[in-house]
Amino acid sequence: MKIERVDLQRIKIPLTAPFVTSMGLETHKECILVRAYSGPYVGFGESVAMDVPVYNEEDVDTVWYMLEKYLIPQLFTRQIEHPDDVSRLFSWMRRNNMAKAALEGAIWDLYAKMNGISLSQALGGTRTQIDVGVSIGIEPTIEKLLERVDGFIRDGYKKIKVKIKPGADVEPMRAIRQKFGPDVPLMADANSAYTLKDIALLKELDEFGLIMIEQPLAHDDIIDHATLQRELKTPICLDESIHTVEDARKAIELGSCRIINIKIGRVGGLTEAKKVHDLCQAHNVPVWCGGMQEVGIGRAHNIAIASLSNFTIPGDTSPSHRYFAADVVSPMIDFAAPGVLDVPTAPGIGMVINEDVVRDALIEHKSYFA
Ligand code: OSB
Ligand code: MG
Repeated sequence: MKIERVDLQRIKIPLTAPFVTSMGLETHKECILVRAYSGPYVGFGESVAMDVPVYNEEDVDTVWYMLEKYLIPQLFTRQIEHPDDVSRLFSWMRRNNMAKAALEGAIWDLYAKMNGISLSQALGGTRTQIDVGVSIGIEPTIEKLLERVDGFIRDGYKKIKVKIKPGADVEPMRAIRQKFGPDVPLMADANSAYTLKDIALLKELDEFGLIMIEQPLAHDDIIDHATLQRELKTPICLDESIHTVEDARKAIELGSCRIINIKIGRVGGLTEAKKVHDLCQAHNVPVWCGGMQEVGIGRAHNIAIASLSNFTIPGDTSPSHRYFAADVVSPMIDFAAPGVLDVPTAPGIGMVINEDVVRDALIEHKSYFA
């Protein structure tokens, strides 16, 4: 396929409720939507970089810059046979994985549409439905947290993930176990808020029978995590530390984790995400699909990758209304049954863009031509 045109749209949408983590407070979602054109077809991608570089080194502006300066011009120089070519084409550039993934995702959608198959099918997905978990920020009080957990359990979510940080860790987890019992599938995400000095405190979490603790230590670490995993009963799941299939191989070899969270943007696209999935599967390491509070396009990509067979743990792939009153896809993504999403079967991401919502949220847009 020959890519003739790419559009970038920067949008900003309010979150229905503020989201607090050990990285800070979010009240809005700001991101870049990508449209790639070939003949009568349009493929859609979404950059998951945050508006500030607190999760990784990228932000909305760096993604725009890398796309405009390097990635889009380079894409125009080639005939693309398969979306896997795109990650090879971009491999000379160090990092900037979310910028690469935004454009690569649009090409995957385009490729699937041109072939009349769903994105899930194009990726080799086997599930027709996926189980869904929820990620809950750090709430102002334990009472508020328990209220939110109660609401999400009633909604049918199959996994409850709670953000933790020093000072908001053991007590909230104990309160949840006391109120909702031992059977609620529960986990914690620290977003790198601890060090090995906190080993005794982290061991206290073992008593709560968590499915896992996500990224307790530094964002760039796999050595200390291996030390910690030897001390903990609770499985460690790595998020921030895994950028490539090679990172995953090393982490598995070292014993730094027993579970991996796959985020398409963090690993530079769907091709690399699939490689991480396949490697983990070969090593009996279960994976699940992480989230970056995506709007509908990114959410659709997440659902497609989560349909692969080794995504055996519910992901952070909540329906649109978890974060937004209005979403860029129509209809908004919603449960087929409580805690369950259908994997779309229509070509590509299988979603229709709600252009009214995009227009209302638009901050900046630009078209690039081959
Ligand atoms: O660590 O998984 C994370 C959101 C932004 C940045 C990092 C993370 C998160 C979430 C929310 O946990 C996941 C979601 O519901 O999209
Ligand atoms: Mg995380």
